[in-house]
Amino acid sequence: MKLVEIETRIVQMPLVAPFRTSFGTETVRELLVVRAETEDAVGWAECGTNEAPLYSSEYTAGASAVIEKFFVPALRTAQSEIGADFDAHRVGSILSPFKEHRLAKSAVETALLDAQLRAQGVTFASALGAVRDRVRCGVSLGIAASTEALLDDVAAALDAGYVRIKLKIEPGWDVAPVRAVRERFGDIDLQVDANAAYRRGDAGHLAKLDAFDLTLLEQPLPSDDLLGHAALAERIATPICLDESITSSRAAATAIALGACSIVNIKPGRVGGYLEARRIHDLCAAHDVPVWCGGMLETGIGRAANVAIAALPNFLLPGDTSASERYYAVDLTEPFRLDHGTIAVPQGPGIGVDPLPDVLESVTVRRERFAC
Ligand code: OSB
Ligand code: MG
Repeated sequence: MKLVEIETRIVQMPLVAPFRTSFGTETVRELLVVRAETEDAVGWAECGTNEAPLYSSEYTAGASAVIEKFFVPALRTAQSEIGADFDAHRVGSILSPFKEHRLAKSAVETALLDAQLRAQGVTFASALGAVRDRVRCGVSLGIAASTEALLDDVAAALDAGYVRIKLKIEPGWDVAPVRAVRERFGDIDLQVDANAAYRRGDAGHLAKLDAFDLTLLEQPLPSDDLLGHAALAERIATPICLDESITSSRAAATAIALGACSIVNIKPGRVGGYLEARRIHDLCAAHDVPVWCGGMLETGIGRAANVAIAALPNFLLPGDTSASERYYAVDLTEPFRLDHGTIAVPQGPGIGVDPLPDVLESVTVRRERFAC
């Protein structure tokens, strides 16, 4: 392929409702949209960073800077050396000298992969190895102002047809809301996500969640505490799933070997892209560890690619791949809709969706273009 230009945009998308987790409250989703123009096609991707480095060390302005200062020049140099053999599958190794910055790397690789697949007329789903044309969807519900408000949120999500409910928890908002939801809604598929808000000493408290037959407890401890998770897994019956800890297939292999998790949340951005995400999928499948697709409040651009990877065979649990209307009154693409608890995998080439130009323009707060 011949890469001609990379464009980055910082966009600010108002959320339909504030989303509160143990690490903060978001009311406006600030993220980066990357556009890769090649001689044959244009590709799009979304960078899952937030305005502040609260979920991980990355943040939107930082992602924008690392792309401009390091990634674009490296791609330019590589392309001039490699020539016609330059393609999206080389992006990972071209950017590998730069440490971390996985969300930013993922956005760049994905935009190039999208352009390449569009030029080839191949869908993202089939390129990754999808085996389904619809995926089952759960919903991630933020920490609510009161138990009553949470019960209303759960009722609305079940009414909409979501097949699994995830509750965000933190110290002080855990056993009681989980008990209230279980008592009110009975035998629903229910799981919780702590976003690393607990410490090893909380094991006795977390064991109280065992009474509620949760599908999983997601990332209770800090991301670098794999041994803590392994010890916790010995003490509690609820299966542990890791999110923040799984930054690569190597990290996944280590976590599985240590017994730190029995389920993995795959967020392609968090691991540096869809190609690495697929490697983690394959590794987990080989160890009989089921995976599911996490989310970062994506717009339609990121959601399209997430729904595609969620159609791979070892994505055995419903993902945080909710419908557009759960996040945005107006999405960047045609909205993704829930139908009987599922979302359709896009069928067009590449990610299969395009940003709506007027909407994209109206939410863009900064735009930069880099010739390659
Ligand atoms: O930990 O899974 C998480 C959103 C932002 C950052 C981290 C997480 C989340 C979610 C929401 O849980 C998932 C979604 O609906 O996109
Ligand atoms: Mg999580």
